[in-house]
Amino acid sequence: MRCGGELEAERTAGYIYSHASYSDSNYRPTADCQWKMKATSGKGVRLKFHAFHLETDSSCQYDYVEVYDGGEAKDEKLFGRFCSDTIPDELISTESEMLLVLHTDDSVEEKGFVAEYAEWTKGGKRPIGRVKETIKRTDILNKE
Ligand SMILES: [Ca+2]
Repeated sequence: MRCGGELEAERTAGYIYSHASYSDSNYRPTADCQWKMKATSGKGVRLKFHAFHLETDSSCQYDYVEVYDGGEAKDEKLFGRFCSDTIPDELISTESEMLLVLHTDDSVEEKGFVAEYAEWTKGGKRPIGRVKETIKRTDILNKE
């Protein structure tokens, strides 16, 4: 089936749905989709999942989402392989492109996912998790 596409990551966020009929029906079996998000040269791509429901498996061998730092599916650039119902952490590319892959096998389908993507400026807004860590360390130092 035809799915995925090439997307421009801009300051205004865009959204990726696992399939066009998201919320009406589960995703399709035997899908292999690739969404390539591209930011302006010198900028990165930020990706945040808002909903995430894929077939559950401890090693995500049946249905999975993979996210890569850069526009190609290279093992050394893999941020992670995700499945089940746990929303992945927010991801930020070091390259100007990011690749999102969806693979589904021939049985057991779930609701799918919604992801938000946008351009990320290096040295600009940092992911929420990292900011909190920095604040914690500073608080500890001040107390001692
Ligand atoms: Ca499946």
